[in-house]
Amino acid sequence: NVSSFSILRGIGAKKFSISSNGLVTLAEPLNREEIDHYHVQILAESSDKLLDLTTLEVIIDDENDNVPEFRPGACYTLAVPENQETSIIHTVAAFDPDYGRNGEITYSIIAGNDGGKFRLDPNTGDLTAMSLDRENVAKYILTILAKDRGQPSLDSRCNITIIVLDVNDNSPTFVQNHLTSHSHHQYQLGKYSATISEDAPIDSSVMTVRATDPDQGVNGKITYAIADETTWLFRVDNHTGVITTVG
Ligand SMILES: [Ca+2]
Ligand SMILES: [Ca+2]
Ligand SMILES: [Ca+2]
Ligand SMILES: [Ca+2]
Repeated sequence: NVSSFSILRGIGAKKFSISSNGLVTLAEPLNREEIDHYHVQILAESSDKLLDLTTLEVIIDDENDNVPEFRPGACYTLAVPENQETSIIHTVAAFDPDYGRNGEITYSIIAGNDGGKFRLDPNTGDLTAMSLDRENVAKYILTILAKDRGQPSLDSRCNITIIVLDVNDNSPTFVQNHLTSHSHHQYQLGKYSATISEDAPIDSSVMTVRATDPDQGVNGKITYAIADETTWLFRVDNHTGVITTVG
């Protein structure tokens, strides 16, 4: 003797509809990430105008429909000095609003980890760097994967660039000298020797000494000077390393 059913106004009322025989159907798409359950109030009215109210509780199951998303600032360029002890240099964080395993994220490095210098904690996203050598590798581009545990899983990736900052950790070393027109020379174990005629005119170049330093910028800039008492006979150009006679 029920004559009609109706859904009372309230949260989610538009999401569901009810037929005259009491069948509740879905009227609009659901999104668990917005509202994960509804209390639908259903009013039954009998032919003799008696009313009854019941509540239908609807719990929304999750679908893995969200890709993990990196939080702002998770992936950018880092500058790390060389020769540092192993330490955490950054934390990667991503967000996935799905429920349970669909929203659980694991992190990994899938490219760019040359020499295995970096480690990414799969659960916390902590990025650890071992001691780096700028003279060996000056820049890394790590590709980071954030993956949920859904079936099937969804993932996204981003790049973190790591610039290795120089430390002045190399001394200049002399390299094989170069022939000049007025001299003969030999090179052995860091020692240069040259012979020059006693008649050589003043300002004759005797030889060129050359050193290299693999450090960057001012850390690798070399100036030459003569250190011993023969200074008054020879002169070295600070920049080119060319040694010439003075008197
Ligand atoms: Ca979902
Ligand atoms: Ca997900
Ligand atoms: Ca240096
Ligand atoms: Ca260096």
